[in-house]
Amino acid sequence: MPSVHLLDYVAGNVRSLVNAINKVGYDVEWIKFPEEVRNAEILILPGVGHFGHCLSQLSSGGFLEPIKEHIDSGKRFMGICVGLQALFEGSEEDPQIPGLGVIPSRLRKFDDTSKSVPHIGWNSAKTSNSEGSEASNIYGLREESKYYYVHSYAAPYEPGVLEKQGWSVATAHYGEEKFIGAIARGNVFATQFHPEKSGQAGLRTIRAFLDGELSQKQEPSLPSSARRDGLTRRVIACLDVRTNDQGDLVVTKGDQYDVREKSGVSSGGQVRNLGKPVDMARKYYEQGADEVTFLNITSFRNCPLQDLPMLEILRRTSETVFVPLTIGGGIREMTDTDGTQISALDVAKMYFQSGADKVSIGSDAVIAAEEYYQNGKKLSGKTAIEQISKAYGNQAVVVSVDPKRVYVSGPGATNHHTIKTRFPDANGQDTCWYQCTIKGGREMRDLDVRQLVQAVEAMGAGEILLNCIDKDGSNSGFDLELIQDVKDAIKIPVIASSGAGKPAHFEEVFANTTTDAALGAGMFHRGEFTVDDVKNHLVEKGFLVRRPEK
Ligand code: 1PR
Repeated sequence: MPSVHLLDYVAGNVRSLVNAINKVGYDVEWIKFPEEVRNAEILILPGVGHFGHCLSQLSSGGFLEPIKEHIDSGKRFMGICVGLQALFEGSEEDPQIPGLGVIPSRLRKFDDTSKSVPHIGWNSAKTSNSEGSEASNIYGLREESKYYYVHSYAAPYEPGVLEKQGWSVATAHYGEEKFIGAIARGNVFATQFHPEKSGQAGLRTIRAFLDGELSQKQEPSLPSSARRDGLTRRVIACLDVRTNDQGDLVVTKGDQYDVREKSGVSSGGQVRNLGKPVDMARKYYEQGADEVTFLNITSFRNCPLQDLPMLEILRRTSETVFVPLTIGGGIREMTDTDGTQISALDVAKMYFQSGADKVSIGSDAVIAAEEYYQNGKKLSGKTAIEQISKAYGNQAVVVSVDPKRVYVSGPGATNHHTIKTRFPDANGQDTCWYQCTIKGGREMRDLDVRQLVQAVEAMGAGEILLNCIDKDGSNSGFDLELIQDVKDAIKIPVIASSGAGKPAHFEEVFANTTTDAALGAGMFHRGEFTVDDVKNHLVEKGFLVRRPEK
């Protein structure tokens, strides 16, 4: 197999990129020292985290000059995400740190006044000269395809400016802002999106670049109705994983977080076994899931090294599933069985190295938020959220929220933020607040959801996975009141979760709230509906979604 050189300079999930490169028929060789850059014929610069962190790492490692020499010599170079950003002159993210300066422009933060930031999800990469005319694509990019983006800073697109200097540019819209999604000239190609996480569309682009096929004949694989611009509605499949009574790691699913079969009137039977995690993740990927989330739901009982089966699940899943993978459960500081202290950052690192793109933090986030308020809203810099987001970027940190409704006689009856609900309790009380819980809903805390999400946003979380214990497994639809209340309180994206029982529930949550994504579990696991059924329904109702490509 021909080989490709990857720069090993920064933390992050490069396993998926390696898997994607292998999948299209190339071997990967790692470059650990600057002098090895000259061995590369094709050099790929993956990038995660902050612009400044990436450029400083490259600079202190002595890589900047060798990379420039590689590019100047005419050998092929590809930058991904922050790897694209590194080619620019600089970024508003770290204004004092210079980029490689190959592209004469700078990156700006997205405007978050009317939309969530980071920009997370599936969006277009349309070649600028293809609008209204015969499409000439760049390395297999297709007009109707969608690609997975995750970033807060982008290069604004100014029509014609870079094209005059010989660049071919593919663009995307986020709200009113048009930015560069991919760019190519001569031996250089870079994508703001992650091709290794963009399903078949992304694999096609990696293959075209590695095979050196700049321009390919377009054979649209999707109908023209799929060619709308902009960010799609994300549909996520979630797998709650735990060991069953026989000791096997299985996908399970509870009702209000109780995962045992009901025996008679009470629960307490066997742990429900709905299938094998790796096989099910692949099935949902093939059905068109935009992301797959694994939650290790009994993690609080274990130490990280006993979690090794979850690492193995991720490794195996990332070989066949080319969409983002999130792992939750047990992401916190741990003491191992031999007494060794393992930081939350190191636990997260193990998961990133095994193929996770994001880690999801539950219980630990609640404790950190409580401390944040006790310290007068001062950031300590020591929480798992702060440390992981600093090293891997905000987009890599999801906070999973497990709230329960608490009814009160009126807003004055509690110190917590309340809402007026359309669903009063048996006593007719129509005011409630959402109480945070930890340890899978087993322990209630004196913290409301609004306090939690605002605290973790301040700490650097990039996204909220918003469950609702009252709705979990109920098949009665999402808790729309909770979801909109959380959306109104923060700027980072929200994933609505708990209660999905049919495709119309996804339509309901996208039509009635401003949620960024919606997640389903039981309805998919029980085989009642597929992810594709949900997307067909959403398309029928006029929503833009990503369709899986062959
Ligand atoms: O606290 O950081 O170790 O993380 C533990 C993680 O495990 C948290 O994300 C928590 O939500 C999850 N968890 C813990 N116990 C359970 C349980 O079910 N007993 N599952 C649990 C949470 C909620 C969703 C579920 C949706 C959709 N599961 O992931 O998939 O509610 O379900 P539905 O569509 O079938 O209604 P830490």
